[in-house]
Amino acid sequence: MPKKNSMPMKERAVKPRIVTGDEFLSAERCVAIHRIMVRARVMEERMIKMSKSGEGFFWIGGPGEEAFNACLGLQVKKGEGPAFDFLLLKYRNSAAMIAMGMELIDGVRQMAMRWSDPFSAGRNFTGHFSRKGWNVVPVTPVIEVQFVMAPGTALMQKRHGGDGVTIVIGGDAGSAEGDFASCLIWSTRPGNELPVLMLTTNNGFGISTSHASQHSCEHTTERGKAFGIPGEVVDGNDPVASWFAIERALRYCRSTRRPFMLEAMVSRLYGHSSSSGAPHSGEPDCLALFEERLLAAGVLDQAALDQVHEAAHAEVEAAVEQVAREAKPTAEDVQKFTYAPSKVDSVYPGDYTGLP
Ligand SMILES: Cc1ncc(C[n+]2csc(CCOP(=O)(O)OP(=O)(O)O)c2C)c(N)n1
Repeated sequence: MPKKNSMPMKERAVKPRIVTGDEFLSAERCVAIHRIMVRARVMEERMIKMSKSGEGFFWIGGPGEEAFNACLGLQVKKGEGPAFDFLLLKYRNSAAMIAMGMELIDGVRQMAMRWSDPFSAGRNFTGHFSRKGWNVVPVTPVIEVQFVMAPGTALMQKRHGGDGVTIVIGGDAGSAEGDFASCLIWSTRPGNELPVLMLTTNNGFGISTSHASQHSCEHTTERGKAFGIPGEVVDGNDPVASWFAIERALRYCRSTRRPFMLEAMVSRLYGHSSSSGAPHSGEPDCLALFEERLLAAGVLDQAALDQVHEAAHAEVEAAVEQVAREAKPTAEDVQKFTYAPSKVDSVYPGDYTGLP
Protein backbone atom coordinates (compact mmCIF):
# COMPACT_ATOMS: atom_id res chain seq x y z
CA MET A 1 0.00 0.00 0.00
CA PRO A 2 1.31 3.48 -0.76
CA LYS A 3 2.00 5.62 2.27
CA LYS A 4 -0.74 8.03 3.37
CA ASN A 5 -0.09 11.71 3.97
CA SER A 6 2.73 12.27 1.52
CA MET A 7 1.95 15.76 0.24
CA PRO A 8 4.72 17.67 -1.52
CA MET A 9 6.59 20.10 0.71
CA LYS A 10 5.62 23.12 -1.38
CA GLU A 11 1.94 22.48 -0.48
CA ARG A 12 2.73 22.86 3.22
CA ALA A 13 4.07 26.39 3.01
CA VAL A 14 1.03 28.12 1.46
CA LYS A 15 -1.82 29.66 3.50
CA PRO A 16 -4.80 29.88 3.56
CA ARG A 17 -5.50 26.29 2.67
CA ILE A 18 -8.25 23.67 2.80
CA VAL A 19 -7.65 20.84 5.26
CA THR A 20 -9.06 17.32 5.57
CA GLY A 21 -7.57 15.32 8.45
CA ASP A 22 -3.81 15.69 8.17
CA GLU A 23 -3.89 16.57 4.47
CA PHE A 24 -4.38 19.96 2.85
CA LEU A 25 -4.29 21.74 -0.48
CA SER A 26 -2.89 25.19 -1.14
CA ALA A 27 -5.18 28.11 -1.89
CA GLU A 28 -3.87 28.26 -5.47
CA ARG A 29 -4.69 24.63 -6.11
CA CYS A 30 -8.13 24.97 -4.49
CA VAL A 31 -8.94 27.95 -6.73
CA ALA A 32 -7.89 25.97 -9.82
CA ILE A 33 -9.95 22.92 -8.78
CA HIS A 34 -12.95 25.11 -7.93
CA ARG A 35 -12.91 26.84 -11.33
CA ILE A 36 -12.87 23.48 -13.13
CA MET A 37 -15.74 22.21 -10.97
CA VAL A 38 -17.85 25.30 -11.67
CA ARG A 39 -17.20 25.23 -15.43
CA ALA A 40 -18.11 21.54 -15.55
CA ARG A 41 -21.27 22.04 -13.46
CA VAL A 42 -22.48 25.04 -15.44
CA MET A 43 -21.85 23.24 -18.73
CA GLU A 44 -23.74 20.13 -17.60
CA GLU A 45 -26.68 22.11 -16.18
CA ARG A 46 -26.95 24.01 -19.46
CA MET A 47 -26.89 20.69 -21.28
CA ILE A 48 -29.81 19.46 -19.20
CA LYS A 49 -31.70 22.54 -20.38
CA MET A 50 -30.62 21.78 -23.95
CA SER A 51 -32.13 18.30 -23.63
CA LYS A 52 -35.46 19.86 -22.72
CA SER A 53 -35.45 22.84 -25.08
CA GLY A 54 -34.62 20.96 -28.27
CA GLU A 55 -31.19 22.65 -28.55
CA GLY A 56 -29.67 19.25 -27.77
CA PHE A 57 -30.64 15.63 -27.40
CA PHE A 58 -30.22 12.89 -24.79
CA TRP A 59 -28.30 14.04 -21.69
CA ILE A 60 -26.15 12.04 -19.32
CA GLY A 61 -23.25 13.51 -17.37
CA GLY A 62 -21.23 14.22 -14.29
CA PRO A 63 -22.93 16.61 -11.82
CA GLY A 64 -21.93 15.28 -8.40
CA GLU A 65 -18.61 13.86 -9.59
CA GLU A 66 -16.77 17.14 -10.24
CA ALA A 67 -14.54 17.12 -7.15
CA PHE A 68 -13.07 13.70 -7.82
CA ASN A 69 -12.85 14.21 -11.59
CA ALA A 70 -11.18 17.62 -11.41
CA CYS A 71 -8.49 16.15 -9.12
CA LEU A 72 -8.06 13.20 -11.47
CA GLY A 73 -7.72 15.27 -14.66
CA LEU A 74 -5.14 17.57 -13.08
CA GLN A 75 -2.90 14.63 -12.15
CA VAL A 76 -2.95 12.74 -15.44
CA LYS A 77 0.33 12.45 -17.32
CA LYS A 78 -1.20 13.85 -20.49
CA GLY A 79 0.10 13.01 -23.94
CA GLU A 80 0.00 10.58 -26.84
CA GLY A 81 1.49 7.09 -26.87
CA PRO A 82 2.68 4.54 -24.29
CA ALA A 83 4.91 6.95 -22.36
CA PHE A 84 1.77 8.77 -21.21
CA ASP A 85 -1.33 7.73 -19.27
CA PHE A 86 -4.20 6.10 -21.13
CA LEU A 87 -7.73 7.10 -20.11
CA LEU A 88 -10.64 4.72 -20.51
CA LEU A 89 -13.46 6.89 -19.26
CA LYS A 90 -17.23 6.75 -18.92
CA TYR A 91 -19.97 9.30 -19.50
CA ARG A 92 -19.68 11.15 -16.17
CA ASN A 93 -16.08 12.39 -16.55
CA SER A 94 -16.54 15.87 -18.05
CA ALA A 95 -14.70 17.54 -15.16
CA ALA A 96 -11.66 15.32 -15.75
CA MET A 97 -11.66 16.30 -19.43
CA ILE A 98 -12.06 19.99 -18.56
CA ALA A 99 -9.20 19.70 -16.06
CA MET A 100 -7.08 18.29 -18.88
CA GLY A 101 -7.94 21.24 -21.10
CA MET A 102 -11.17 20.41 -22.92
CA GLU A 103 -12.99 23.52 -24.12
CA LEU A 104 -16.61 23.75 -22.92
CA ILE A 105 -17.74 24.42 -26.48
CA ASP A 106 -16.56 20.95 -27.50
CA GLY A 107 -18.78 19.39 -24.86
CA VAL A 108 -21.68 21.50 -26.12
CA ARG A 109 -20.94 20.46 -29.71
CA GLN A 110 -21.39 16.80 -28.86
CA MET A 111 -24.54 17.54 -26.85
CA ALA A 112 -25.98 19.33 -29.90
CA MET A 113 -24.67 16.58 -32.21
CA ARG A 114 -22.78 18.88 -34.53
CA TRP A 115 -20.30 17.87 -37.21
CA SER A 116 -17.77 20.04 -35.36
CA ASP A 117 -17.93 17.75 -32.27
CA PRO A 118 -14.28 16.64 -31.99
CA PHE A 119 -15.10 13.40 -30.16
CA SER A 120 -17.63 11.76 -32.45
CA ALA A 121 -18.51 14.28 -35.20
CA GLY A 122 -22.05 14.50 -33.85
CA ARG A 123 -22.80 10.76 -33.94
CA ASN A 124 -22.59 9.85 -30.25
CA PHE A 125 -24.19 10.81 -26.92
CA THR A 126 -22.85 13.65 -24.83
CA GLY A 127 -20.01 12.71 -22.48
CA HIS A 128 -18.66 10.16 -24.96
CA PHE A 129 -15.19 11.64 -25.22
CA SER A 130 -12.27 10.56 -27.34
CA ARG A 131 -9.01 12.37 -27.99
CA LYS A 132 -6.07 10.66 -29.63
CA GLY A 133 -3.53 13.30 -28.62
CA TRP A 134 -4.36 12.77 -24.93
CA ASN A 135 -4.70 8.93 -25.07
CA VAL A 136 -8.44 9.28 -24.32
CA VAL A 137 -9.90 6.09 -25.78
CA PRO A 138 -13.45 6.51 -27.19
CA VAL A 139 -16.16 6.18 -24.53
CA THR A 140 -18.84 3.70 -25.54
CA PRO A 141 -22.51 3.75 -24.55
CA VAL A 142 -22.06 0.05 -23.78
CA ILE A 143 -20.94 0.20 -20.18
CA GLU A 144 -17.90 -1.46 -18.64
CA VAL A 145 -16.20 -2.64 -21.87
CA GLN A 146 -13.38 -0.25 -21.01
CA PHE A 147 -12.33 -2.64 -18.22
CA VAL A 148 -11.55 -5.45 -20.64
CA MET A 149 -9.58 -3.06 -22.86
CA ALA A 150 -7.52 -1.62 -20.01
CA PRO A 151 -5.12 -4.59 -19.69
CA GLY A 152 -4.31 -4.15 -23.40
CA THR A 153 -3.06 -0.58 -23.14
CA ALA A 154 -1.40 -1.35 -19.79
CA LEU A 155 0.45 -4.34 -21.28
CA MET A 156 1.77 -2.10 -24.02
CA GLN A 157 2.82 0.48 -21.42
CA LYS A 158 4.61 -2.14 -19.34
CA ARG A 159 6.49 -3.42 -22.40
CA HIS A 160 7.37 0.16 -23.33
CA GLY A 161 9.25 0.52 -20.07
CA GLY A 162 8.18 4.05 -19.10
CA ASP A 163 5.94 5.14 -16.24
CA GLY A 164 2.67 5.64 -18.15
CA VAL A 165 -0.34 3.93 -16.57
CA THR A 166 -3.84 3.01 -17.73
CA ILE A 167 -6.64 4.75 -15.83
CA VAL A 168 -9.96 2.98 -16.27
CA ILE A 169 -13.15 4.20 -14.66
CA GLY A 170 -16.64 2.79 -14.29
CA GLY A 171 -19.72 2.92 -12.10
CA ASP A 172 -20.56 0.63 -9.20
CA ALA A 173 -23.33 -1.17 -11.10
CA GLY A 174 -21.16 -1.78 -14.13
CA SER A 175 -18.64 -3.56 -11.94
CA ALA A 176 -21.05 -6.52 -11.86
CA GLU A 177 -20.18 -7.28 -15.48
CA GLY A 178 -17.65 -9.86 -16.63
CA ASP A 179 -15.44 -7.17 -18.16
CA PHE A 180 -14.61 -5.93 -14.67
CA ALA A 181 -13.63 -9.43 -13.59
CA SER A 182 -11.50 -9.80 -16.73
CA CYS A 183 -9.57 -6.71 -15.72
CA LEU A 184 -8.92 -8.16 -12.26
CA ILE A 185 -7.61 -11.38 -13.78
CA TRP A 186 -5.57 -9.96 -16.65
CA SER A 187 -3.91 -7.25 -14.60
CA THR A 188 -2.64 -9.74 -11.99
CA ARG A 189 -1.26 -12.70 -13.96
CA PRO A 190 1.82 -13.86 -12.02
CA GLY A 191 4.87 -12.20 -13.51
CA ASN A 192 2.66 -10.15 -15.84
CA GLU A 193 1.08 -7.68 -13.42
CA LEU A 194 -0.05 -4.50 -15.17
CA PRO A 195 -0.07 -0.78 -14.30
CA VAL A 196 -3.86 -0.33 -14.27
CA LEU A 197 -5.60 2.13 -11.96
CA MET A 198 -9.12 0.70 -11.61
CA LEU A 199 -11.43 3.52 -10.53
CA THR A 200 -15.05 3.14 -9.48
CA THR A 201 -17.33 6.08 -8.86
CA ASN A 202 -19.98 4.69 -6.54
CA ASN A 203 -23.22 6.69 -6.53
CA GLY A 204 -25.23 3.82 -5.05
CA PHE A 205 -27.31 3.18 -8.17
CA GLY A 206 -27.35 1.56 -11.60
CA ILE A 207 -30.15 3.60 -13.22
CA SER A 208 -32.89 2.61 -10.69
CA THR A 209 -31.31 -0.48 -9.10
CA SER A 210 -29.68 0.08 -5.73
CA HIS A 211 -26.14 -1.08 -5.06
CA ALA A 212 -27.22 -2.72 -1.81
CA SER A 213 -29.71 -4.99 -3.59
CA GLN A 214 -27.11 -6.38 -6.03
CA HIS A 215 -23.68 -6.54 -4.41
CA SER A 216 -22.67 -8.72 -1.47
CA CYS A 217 -19.70 -6.46 -0.71
CA GLU A 218 -20.08 -2.81 0.21
CA HIS A 219 -17.17 -1.68 -1.96
CA THR A 220 -15.83 -2.91 -5.30
CA THR A 221 -12.32 -2.56 -3.86
CA GLU A 222 -13.05 -5.57 -1.64
CA ARG A 223 -13.01 -7.75 -4.75
CA GLY A 224 -9.39 -6.84 -5.34
CA LYS A 225 -8.34 -8.70 -2.20
CA ALA A 226 -8.71 -12.10 -3.91
CA PHE A 227 -6.24 -10.90 -6.56
CA GLY A 228 -3.80 -9.18 -4.21
CA ILE A 229 -4.76 -5.74 -5.54
CA PRO A 230 -4.49 -3.02 -2.89
CA GLY A 231 -7.27 -0.48 -2.73
CA GLU A 232 -8.72 2.55 -1.04
CA VAL A 233 -12.18 4.07 -0.67
CA VAL A 234 -12.41 7.87 -0.66
CA ASP A 235 -15.06 10.53 -0.15
CA GLY A 236 -15.42 11.73 -3.75
CA ASN A 237 -17.26 14.82 -2.54
CA ASP A 238 -14.09 16.05 -0.85
CA PRO A 239 -11.46 17.46 -3.24
CA VAL A 240 -8.70 17.32 -0.61
CA ALA A 241 -9.23 13.65 0.21
CA SER A 242 -9.73 12.85 -3.49
CA TRP A 243 -6.57 14.67 -4.54
CA PHE A 244 -4.31 12.70 -2.20
CA ALA A 245 -6.05 9.35 -2.75
CA ILE A 246 -5.53 9.76 -6.51
CA GLU A 247 -1.93 10.87 -5.97
CA ARG A 248 -1.17 7.78 -3.84
CA ALA A 249 -2.92 5.44 -6.30
CA LEU A 250 -1.14 6.85 -9.35
CA ARG A 251 2.23 6.78 -7.61
CA TYR A 252 1.69 3.12 -6.71
CA CYS A 253 0.79 2.11 -10.29
CA ARG A 254 3.58 4.18 -11.84
CA SER A 255 6.32 2.92 -9.57
CA THR A 256 5.35 -0.75 -9.00
CA ARG A 257 3.83 -1.36 -12.50
CA ARG A 258 0.97 -3.18 -10.75
CA PRO A 259 -2.78 -2.51 -10.45
CA PHE A 260 -4.50 -0.47 -7.75
CA MET A 261 -8.20 0.01 -7.01
CA LEU A 262 -9.72 3.29 -5.89
CA GLU A 263 -13.42 3.78 -5.21
CA ALA A 264 -14.87 7.27 -4.87
CA MET A 265 -18.18 7.66 -3.06
CA VAL A 266 -20.04 10.28 -5.09
CA SER A 267 -23.48 11.82 -5.56
CA ARG A 268 -25.75 11.59 -8.59
CA LEU A 269 -27.19 15.09 -8.51
CA TYR A 270 -29.60 14.92 -11.45
CA GLY A 271 -30.59 11.28 -11.55
CA HIS A 272 -29.33 8.86 -14.18
CA SER A 273 -29.98 10.86 -17.35
CA SER A 274 -32.53 13.01 -19.18
CA SER A 275 -34.57 9.84 -19.65
CA SER A 276 -35.47 10.01 -15.95
CA GLY A 277 -36.20 13.74 -16.26
CA ALA A 278 -32.92 14.82 -14.60
CA PRO A 279 -34.57 16.34 -11.49
CA HIS A 280 -32.27 17.50 -8.67
CA SER A 281 -31.81 14.59 -6.26
CA GLY A 282 -30.93 16.63 -3.15
CA GLU A 283 -27.87 14.46 -2.46
CA PRO A 284 -24.75 16.11 -0.98
CA ASP A 285 -23.33 18.55 -3.52
CA CYS A 286 -19.52 18.54 -3.76
CA LEU A 287 -19.45 22.04 -5.25
CA ALA A 288 -21.64 23.65 -2.58
CA LEU A 289 -19.67 21.85 0.14
CA PHE A 290 -16.35 23.00 -1.30
CA GLU A 291 -17.55 26.59 -1.62
CA GLU A 292 -18.55 26.63 2.06
CA ARG A 293 -15.00 25.54 2.93
CA LEU A 294 -13.41 28.07 0.56
CA LEU A 295 -15.41 30.85 2.21
CA ALA A 296 -14.73 29.67 5.76
CA ALA A 297 -10.99 29.38 5.13
CA GLY A 298 -10.84 32.76 3.42
CA VAL A 299 -9.55 31.29 0.15
CA LEU A 300 -12.27 33.10 -1.85
CA ASP A 301 -14.96 35.58 -0.80
CA GLN A 302 -18.54 35.52 -2.06
CA ALA A 303 -17.86 38.10 -4.77
CA ALA A 304 -14.99 36.00 -6.13
CA LEU A 305 -17.15 32.86 -6.11
CA ASP A 306 -19.92 34.70 -7.95
CA GLN A 307 -17.44 35.91 -10.53
CA VAL A 308 -16.33 32.34 -11.32
CA HIS A 309 -19.96 31.30 -11.82
CA GLU A 310 -20.78 34.35 -13.98
CA ALA A 311 -17.75 33.76 -16.20
CA ALA A 312 -18.69 30.09 -16.64
CA HIS A 313 -22.29 31.00 -17.53
CA ALA A 314 -21.08 33.54 -20.10
CA GLU A 315 -18.68 30.99 -21.58
CA VAL A 316 -21.37 28.33 -21.94
CA GLU A 317 -24.03 30.69 -23.30
CA ALA A 318 -21.63 31.92 -25.98
CA ALA A 319 -20.83 28.29 -26.81
CA VAL A 320 -24.51 27.32 -27.13
CA GLU A 321 -25.15 30.30 -29.42
CA GLN A 322 -22.20 29.50 -31.65
CA VAL A 323 -22.93 25.78 -31.81
CA ALA A 324 -26.53 26.46 -32.89
CA ARG A 325 -25.09 28.00 -36.07
CA GLU A 326 -22.79 25.03 -36.80
CA ALA A 327 -23.62 22.25 -39.24
CA LYS A 328 -25.13 18.91 -38.29
CA PRO A 329 -23.81 15.66 -39.75
CA THR A 330 -25.67 14.46 -42.83
CA ALA A 331 -27.03 10.99 -43.56
CA GLU A 332 -23.91 10.35 -45.69
CA ASP A 333 -21.69 11.05 -42.68
CA VAL A 334 -23.19 8.39 -40.43
CA GLN A 335 -20.77 5.57 -41.23
CA LYS A 336 -17.65 7.69 -41.71
CA PHE A 337 -14.60 6.96 -39.53
CA THR A 338 -15.85 3.50 -38.59
CA TYR A 339 -12.49 2.03 -39.62
CA ALA A 340 -9.15 3.75 -40.21
CA PRO A 341 -8.05 4.04 -43.83
CA SER A 342 -5.76 1.15 -44.78
CA LYS A 343 -2.69 1.13 -47.02
CA VAL A 344 -2.80 -2.66 -47.36
CA ASP A 345 -6.52 -3.45 -47.63
CA SER A 346 -7.34 -3.57 -51.34
CA VAL A 347 -11.09 -3.93 -50.70
CA TYR A 348 -11.43 -0.95 -48.32
CA PRO A 349 -8.40 1.26 -48.95
CA GLY A 350 -10.22 4.36 -47.76
CA ASP A 351 -12.54 4.95 -44.87
CA TYR A 352 -15.10 2.14 -44.66
CA THR A 353 -18.45 3.52 -45.69
CA GLY A 354 -20.48 0.40 -46.32
CA LEU A 355 -20.28 -2.85 -48.22
CA PRO A 356 -19.36 -2.60 -51.94
C1 LIG B 1 -23.60 -3.57 -21.36
C2 LIG B 1 -24.67 -2.60 -20.96
N1 LIG B 1 -25.67 -3.02 -20.16
C3 LIG B 1 -26.64 -2.16 -19.79
C4 LIG B 1 -26.62 -0.86 -20.22
C5 LIG B 1 -27.71 0.10 -19.80
N2 LIG B 1 -27.15 1.01 -18.80
C6 LIG B 1 -26.68 2.24 -19.13
S1 LIG B 1 -26.07 3.06 -17.80
C7 LIG B 1 -26.47 1.78 -16.77
C8 LIG B 1 -26.22 1.88 -15.29
C9 LIG B 1 -24.80 2.06 -14.97
O1 LIG B 1 -24.66 2.24 -13.58
P1 LIG B 1 -23.26 2.45 -12.97
O2 LIG B 1 -22.27 1.54 -13.61
O3 LIG B 1 -23.37 2.39 -11.50
O4 LIG B 1 -22.88 3.92 -13.45
P2 LIG B 1 -23.70 5.27 -13.19
O5 LIG B 1 -24.54 5.52 -14.41
O6 LIG B 1 -24.51 5.11 -11.95
O7 LIG B 1 -22.64 6.30 -13.04
C10 LIG B 1 -27.04 0.72 -17.46
C11 LIG B 1 -27.51 -0.53 -16.84
C12 LIG B 1 -25.56 -0.47 -21.07
N3 LIG B 1 -25.46 0.77 -21.51
N4 LIG B 1 -24.60 -1.34 -21.41
